[in-house]
Amino acid sequence: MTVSDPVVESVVATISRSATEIRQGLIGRRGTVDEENPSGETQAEADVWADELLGDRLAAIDGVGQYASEERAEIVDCGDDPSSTDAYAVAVDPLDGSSNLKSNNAMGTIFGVYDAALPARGDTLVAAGFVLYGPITTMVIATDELITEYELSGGERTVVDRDVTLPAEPVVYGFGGRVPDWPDDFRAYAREIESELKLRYGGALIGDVNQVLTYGGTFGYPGLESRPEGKLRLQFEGNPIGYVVERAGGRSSNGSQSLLTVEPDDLHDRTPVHVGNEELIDRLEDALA
Ligand code: AFP
Repeated sequence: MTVSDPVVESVVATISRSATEIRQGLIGRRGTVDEENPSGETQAEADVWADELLGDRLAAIDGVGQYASEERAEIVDCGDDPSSTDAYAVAVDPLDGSSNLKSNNAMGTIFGVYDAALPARGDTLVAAGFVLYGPITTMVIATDELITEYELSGGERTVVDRDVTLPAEPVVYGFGGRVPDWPDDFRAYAREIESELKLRYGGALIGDVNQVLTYGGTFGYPGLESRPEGKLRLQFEGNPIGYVVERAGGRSSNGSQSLLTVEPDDLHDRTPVHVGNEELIDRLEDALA
């Protein structure tokens, strides 16, 4: 099942075809390099390698005006002007959850296709999604016309769920950050949720969000006492995941509003991220009001 916009289809096909290679390329790249990403985090060899691989391929697509990555300080100008009608800006977290590489746990690749120059609001996204490197390599692609899950194998993608929809009854939750670092209002909300749902937290956004998409519930990485803006990046993680979950019938929030309405100041802005069933996110916003 392809995406009707030819540029968006080229982007998602490039990512899905690269996923098999990325998964294979993790072997032998489990160490770290003595460099930091723009967010000040130590980079894994695989972070740098996956970013170079995807950056080269995505920047070469006609109609992609900008390429930006969690691993690069600056935006790559690809020639087409993304503010013009037929060009897009692609923002990628090439390897999300790379600290799970050492422990061989789930990881992902996240992408957002913005119809605006970066940094951009999430409501300028025309497509977003992720690859999940789990027992099976899967990919979720959301556009304004579809939200579909695929299994990836040998560079091809096969539909496994034509219309991904968040289950109405929430079952799982996962909250990031250390409990002593949670603000009191979030901790009170978390205690309620903990008494109602089952804990599922794997330390990689994509694995945890895919549990929520599959079983219903909520994932949150809240603003912390030590870091009120939270850990996750708006352009590369919050917006794409917020877009996917909202397209699946759920809600997203930074604690007070949809992530897709947050005005970015900088390409690497961090934001609190909450996604999941509408009633859970509504309760969160009430708790933090
Ligand atoms: P790494 O890419 O450094 O592993 O961070 C993963 C991540 O950005 C996101 O995927 C997780 O939801 C979150 O950080 C986990 O953060 P904690 O390690 O603080 O739980």
